[in-house]
Amino acid sequence: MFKLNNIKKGIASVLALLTTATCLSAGSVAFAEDLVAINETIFPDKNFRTVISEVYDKDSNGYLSTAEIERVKVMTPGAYLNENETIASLSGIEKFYNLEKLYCASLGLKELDVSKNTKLTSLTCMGNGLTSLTVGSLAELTWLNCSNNNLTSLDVTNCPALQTLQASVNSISSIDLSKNTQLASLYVFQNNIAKLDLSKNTNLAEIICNSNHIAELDLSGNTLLENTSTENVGDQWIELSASVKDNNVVIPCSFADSSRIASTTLDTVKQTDDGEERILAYSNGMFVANELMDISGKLTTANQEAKDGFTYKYNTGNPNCDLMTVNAVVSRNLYQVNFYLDESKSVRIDYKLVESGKSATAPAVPDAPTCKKFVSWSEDFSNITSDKDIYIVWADNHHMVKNINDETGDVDIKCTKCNQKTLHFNFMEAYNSAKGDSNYNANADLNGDGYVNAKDYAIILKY
Ligand SMILES: [Ca+2]
Ligand SMILES: [Ca+2]
Repeated sequence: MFKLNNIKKGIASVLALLTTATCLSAGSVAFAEDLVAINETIFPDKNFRTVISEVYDKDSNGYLSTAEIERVKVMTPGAYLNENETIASLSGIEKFYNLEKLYCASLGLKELDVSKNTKLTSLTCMGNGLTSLTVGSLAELTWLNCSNNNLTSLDVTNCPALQTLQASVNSISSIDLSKNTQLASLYVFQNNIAKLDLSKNTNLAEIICNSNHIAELDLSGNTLLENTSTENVGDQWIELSASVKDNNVVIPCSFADSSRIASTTLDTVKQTDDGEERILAYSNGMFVANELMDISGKLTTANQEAKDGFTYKYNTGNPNCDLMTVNAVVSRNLYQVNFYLDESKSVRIDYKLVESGKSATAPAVPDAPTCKKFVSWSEDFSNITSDKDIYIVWADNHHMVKNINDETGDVDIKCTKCNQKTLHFNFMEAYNSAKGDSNYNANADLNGDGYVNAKDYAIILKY
């Protein structure tokens, strides 16, 4: 006969077995979590996944074991690709926590995050189309080359061991290097950097930062710079806008230390009794040009686009690369109107700088040249929308006198001022002739109507 207790014991035993089985099952799942499946979820890029399988899954079981992961200290995935194969994403790289060196140049990457690879000492990811690079806090990173990408920003503030940073040919607009005190080599040419503070980078031995938008650069504290030339820091491009003040072109631009403006192409040299006196065009927070022509030097950018502007040299305070060349591209909403004495434009009377759409004020008309009188300026200047050359239109204004010899009929007509328009003719001989007649004299036909008659004589009498 069954006893209830036995049944209960039986059930308890079965439950115990089930519980044990469940525990065993849970244990094997926990073990599987130490493995990294080589699948689309963890390694979404097909080509990268193939590299992982073929190179790092040593026992080809479809999983990366802890041992398989820990042995990977250097990774060069591009070395295992066939020609024309690319890797768009290195997602899954974070599983390789022992990785020290990653070389992933020119793979076709768009984004890269190595912030989990905390043992990384060297990262080369140049020549990708990277728009985003996350390095995070990599305490041991000493080398980073991310040149030739599309990066607009780069945060290396938590990479204090960084010694070499190459980030040239990107679109980086600012970079904080204040925590990178070990930095010895910095390449950031061809970016959009406007300010570069290297005051904390006293170990810097090499810098190439040309072709950015840096208006001023203080390298006075970077005393180890030796292999850096002015070319390495120069060819900077900044954009400024001009306005008019007191018939001068004024171009505001402020500097932390304006005394470091060594020279500009706007400089003028004034002759004095003591000799030449150089007048720098920069003062009181602005560049000043006497004429718009001074800033119409047609700067040419790397892509050969001509622009108005001027250049200046900024003293970096470092003897190895002291004079940084800066190209100031000047946008302007003003024009220059030149006023010339006559159509030949050989003598300029004055010039006026005029804001777009405004009217120029003409200078006083000078004394008329001999036998000329002022008629008008050559064109309207009440709505200036371009640079203009305007000249005075003169009319003849001779002072003719006559001398008639009543006996012979000889007539002399000449200008008492210029003596140029002197006519000699015998009126009596030509009188009553018509054009074509043998005695017709064109000089005597003063009104040019083809007849020499009383009308012409009346003109003679008026002289
Ligand atoms: Ca394996
Ligand atoms: Ca006539």
